Amino acid sequence: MDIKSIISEFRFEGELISVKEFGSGHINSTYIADFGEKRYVIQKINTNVFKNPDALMDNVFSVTRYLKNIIIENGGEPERETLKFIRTTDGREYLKTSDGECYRAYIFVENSICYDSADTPEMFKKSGAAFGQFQKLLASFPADTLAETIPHFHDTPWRFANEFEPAVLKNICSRAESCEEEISFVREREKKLYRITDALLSGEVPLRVTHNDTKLNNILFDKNTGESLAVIDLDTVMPGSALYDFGDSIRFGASTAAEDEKDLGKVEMSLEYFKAYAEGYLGEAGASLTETEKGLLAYSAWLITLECGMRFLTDYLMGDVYFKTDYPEHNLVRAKNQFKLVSDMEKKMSEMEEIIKNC
Ligand code: ADP
Ligand code: GN1
Ligand code: MG
Repeated sequence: MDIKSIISEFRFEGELISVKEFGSGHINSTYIADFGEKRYVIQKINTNVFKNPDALMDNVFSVTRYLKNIIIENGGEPERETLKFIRTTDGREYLKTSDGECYRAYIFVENSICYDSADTPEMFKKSGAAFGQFQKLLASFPADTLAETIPHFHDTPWRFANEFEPAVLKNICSRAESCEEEISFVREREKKLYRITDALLSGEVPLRVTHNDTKLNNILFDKNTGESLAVIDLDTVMPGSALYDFGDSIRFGASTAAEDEKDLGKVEMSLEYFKAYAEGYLGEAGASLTETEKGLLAYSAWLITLECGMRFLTDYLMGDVYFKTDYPEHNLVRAKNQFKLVSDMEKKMSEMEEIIKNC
C-alpha cells in the first residue's frame, strides 16, 4: 500500500496537504503528514527487526500511559511531553495491512526539534538530564510486564559469539577479506566484553527498565525555550542495564563527528561533552544508581561503542540486511568510525573515570 492509502486508514483531523519522509533512523521509516491545522507522524515498523509488533506496541503503550499519568500529576503537558497515539478508523491501536506491514501514528509535537549533534556542551547536558529523568521516572515501572522485543539486544558477548563470529566464518558476501583489520580489532577485545553482563548475572548490577537507544536524536527539544521536552523512539524500551543507556548517549553525542564520518581524523570522544552528559545524567539519576553501576559508567561508553561497531561490521559481512544503508560500504564506514572512537576512549579512559568520580 502507498503512504497516502495508509494515511487514509487513521483518524486524522482535516484534509491531507502533503506527506514526506523524515528523520535519520536506521530501522523504521518515518513520515510527516501535514493536515494544515495539525501534523502527524506515521511510522512503518520494520518487522524484519521487530518480529513481534503486537508485543512491541504493548510495551510502547504501557510505558507511554505510565509516563502520561506522572506528567499529569506533575502539572505538565502530556501531549507535548510524551507520545500521543492516533487510532485507526476501525478503532485499532495500530494498522496491520493485509500483506503484514505495520504502521502506527501519533501527533507531531509542534515547535519541537531533534538534533543529530549537540551544538554546545550545555545542550548535551540537557539531554543527559532528560535520559536521567526518564530512568528515574521508570524506576518503579513493573519491568516483568514488558516483553523483550529483541532478545539479547544489548548482550555484547552473545552478539560476539552468535552473530559476529558466525558472520565472519560464513563470509557469505566474500567481504571478510576487505576488513581483516576490523575483524581483528573486535577479536582482540573479546575478553573485555563481559563486565556488564556478568554483573547483571551475579546481581551486582540491577536489571532496570531502560530505553536502549539513547541517541541524542531520540529527544525532542522545545524550539522556543531550548529545553528538552520528551524522550521518544520507545521501541526498544525493555528490561536492561542503565549502563548501556548511559554509554550509548556518549557513543553518539560525545563523538566529534557523525556516526558515518569517513575522515577518521575527525572522530574523537570529546571529554568536555562526556563531562557535560555525565553531570546532566547523574544530576537526575545519580541517587538511584548503585556504586557498582557508577564504577562502570565510563567502561559502558567504551563497551557499547565497540558493540555498535561490531553490529555494523556484522551487517556488512551479512550483506546489509539489518541497518538501512545509502551506499555499499556504508556499514563498513560506520564500523571503522566506531572503532576509531573506541581507540580514542581507550586513550582517555582514566580521564573519563576521573570525571565520573568528580561528578
Ligand atoms: P527512528 O526509529 O527512525 O529513529 P523516531 O521515533 O526517532 O524514529 O523518529 C524519527 C524522527 O522523527 C525523530 O528524530 C524526530 O525528529 C521526528 N519525530 C518523531 N516523533 C515526533 C513527534 N511526535 N513530534 C515531532 N517530531 C517527531
Ligand atoms: C538503530 O533506529 P535507530 O536509528 O534509532 C539501532 C540501534 C543502534 C543505532 C545506531 C532497533 O537505531 O540499536 O544503536 O541504529 N536500533 C535497532 O545508530 O537496532
Ligand atoms: Mg530515533
